[in-house]
Formats: sequence, structure tokens, C-alpha cells
Amino acid sequence: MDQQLARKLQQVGEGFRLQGPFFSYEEVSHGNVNRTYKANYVRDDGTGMAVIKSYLVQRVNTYAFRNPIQLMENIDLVTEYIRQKSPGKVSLHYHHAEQDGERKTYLMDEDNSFWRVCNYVPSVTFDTCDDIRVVRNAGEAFGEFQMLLSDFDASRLHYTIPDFHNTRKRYETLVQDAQNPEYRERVEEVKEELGWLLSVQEQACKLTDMYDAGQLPLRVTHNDTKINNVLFDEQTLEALVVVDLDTVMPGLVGHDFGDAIRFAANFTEEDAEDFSKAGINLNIFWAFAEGFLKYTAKTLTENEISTLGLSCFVLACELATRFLDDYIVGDKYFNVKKYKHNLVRTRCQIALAKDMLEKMDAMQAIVNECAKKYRKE
Ligand code: GN1
Ligand code: MG
Repeated sequence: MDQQLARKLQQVGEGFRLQGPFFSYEEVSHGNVNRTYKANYVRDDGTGMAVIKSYLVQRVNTYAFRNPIQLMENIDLVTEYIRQKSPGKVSLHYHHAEQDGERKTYLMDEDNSFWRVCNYVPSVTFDTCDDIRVVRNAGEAFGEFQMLLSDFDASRLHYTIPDFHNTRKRYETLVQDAQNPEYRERVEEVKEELGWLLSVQEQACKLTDMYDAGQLPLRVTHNDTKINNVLFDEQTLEALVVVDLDTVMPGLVGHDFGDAIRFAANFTEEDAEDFSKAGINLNIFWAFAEGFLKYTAKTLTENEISTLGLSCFVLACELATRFLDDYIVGDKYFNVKKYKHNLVRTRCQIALAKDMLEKMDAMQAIVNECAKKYRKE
């Protein structure tokens, strides 16, 4: 045990007035932005019996998240809203610390580290999954998250990352960087990828344009709907709760649906070298859509439903533009762990997007079928 870290966790526990002495911690490896620890305390349960109580303590990466206070305001509003609407269910709750005479959901320590504490939920997670049941449960979890927040006023939330899913702006940035003579060599290398992405620009920007034209409503979206952001019950594999709310912001329903699909329903990993195998697995798509629409079908508008199939293509293209742009400018944003990693990722998203174009009608037919079914019930 790192004694310095243990002392820090003890201090944080005191700051948040967690009851009982701290005695150990384990680092939770999940997530590669923040540092996360399961911190364990021992206390008297009131009858003279000692019980162990664990909390999830996180040090927020303030380099990646430049507005941690606004981010915590968003998270606190959203988690408390959900908690109040779903009594008896597993939910997240962020604890309060008292600092400078104020109650806050965070603690800034003397090294300027930003700490937060929430309840610990015993569970399992999946990085990839081809178990239809699990995928469907994940769809239900993200669908329920949307549904619970469907009457939440999105304007109460801060845009912690402005224009995060503004596909037009993502394309503009890509085009600008591709014209910069400084990056000529890499641009030459990626001509084909750049050309293809530009050839589908209008279709890829459809959600952004429809939103600008007032045809799609703003909702509260999670914005990181990867399957590993759902906690599952170890025994039953039921979804317990959606986590990683750092990117909760106003957004479009298609952003959450499309991002989940482009990650979970791809035949390959996001950065497979052999991108020829990338493509949309319609069984996984169907399972996720069933779960998601079970909770959302009744609250979504016609325009939202009729663009869910398209949203998957949009999100794959948008991410491809982000990966490609990052490759061109020299890998500044995404962590690169292998040779030409961002180019590998770009090619994989493009291969996926191409397959989605071919299967778009099938994807939309599945969505329509699920929507019809759950609107009736
Ligand atoms: C980033 O950091 P991570 O892996 O949760 C990115 C997402 C991308 C994803 C692609 C804040 O998510 O938008 O879809 O990489 N998050 C941010 O792997 O930019
Ligand atoms: Mg994340």
C-alpha cells in the first residue's frame, strides 16, 4: 500500500466526513482519465458489530476536464434527479464536503488535486460483449437514463465541452488542419480517408443541421455510452446503473444511441488493424435497440426515431474525423499506444461507417419495429 496515497485517502475521507477509520484501498483500473479507488472504512453498525463500508473515491483529471466545478454541478444535478425519481433502485450519490464554509461535492486539496466521493456499487463490467442479454440490458440502462431525464430542463446544465457533437464543426476543423502546410506530409498519406469522409459530409452532418433547423429537441445526454460504462449485477447480469457521467451535457438522443452502437455493435474493436472485418453486427444492434427503445419509444419524437439508424453512421463518421484530424496534427488529443494508432482507428471507423451505409435501411427497420412495439405497450 502506498502510504502517501493512503494518508491522502484518509484525509479525503475526513473532508467528506465519512464515518469510521479508513483502513485500506484498491485502485480500480477502469477508465483511463481519472484515478479511481475503492476506499474501505470500518465502523460500528450501531449494535456493537463492526462492518466494512466502501466508497468510490476519484481524483478528477483536471487537465482533461478543464471545468471540474461545472462538471460536478452537472453530475450532482443529474444524479440527484435520477435518485429522487427511482427510489429503491441502485443509483449514484455524490457526497458533500465542507470547505470554506460551503457544502460542495468536491474537495480541492493543498496540491490542487480535485477529489470526489460516491457510493461504491459491487458489480461487473464488460469491455466488449457478444452476449445478447447483456447488450439488451445495457440498452435498457442507457434508455432508462434518457427516460428518467426526459423532463429535466437541459438548459440547467453547463456545456462542459462546447460543440462536443457538432459534426459540422468537427469537419471544419479537419478541413482547416488538412489545409495547413505544416501537416502536408501526413495529409498526403491520408488522402483517401480524407476524400471519403468529405464525400459523405452532408449525410454525416444531418443531425447537426436538423438540430440547427429546430427539427430535433435538445435532451440530456450521457455522451460516453460505451458498454463498459454500465455496471451489471455479477449474478443476474441485470444492468444496475450507468456510470461515468463526466460528459453529461445537453445533446441529441442520436448521439447516445449512435455512440453506443458504433462501439458495441462493431464486429471488431475500435482500433483493429484488420479493418476489413469492421462492420455492424445486426444482432447486437437489434438487442441494444430493443433495450433502448423499451424505455424511450414513448418520449421520442417522430424525427428522433426516424434518425436513429442514421445517427450510428453520423457518430462513426464524426469520430473518424476526430481521429483523422488528431493523426494529421500529430496525435495531441487521443492517447496513442501503437504505431499510427489514430490512423488505424480512422480506417476502422470508416470501414464501419461504409458498412452502416449499406445496412442503414435494415437498421432503421429494426428501430421502427421496436418503436412500434414499445409505443403500444
Ligand atoms: C474518448 O476517454 P474515453 O475513452 O472515455 C472520447 C469519446 C470517444 C472515445 C473513442 C471526452 O472517450 O468521445 O468516443 O474516446 N471522449 C472525449 O474511444 O473526448
Ligand atoms: Mg469516458
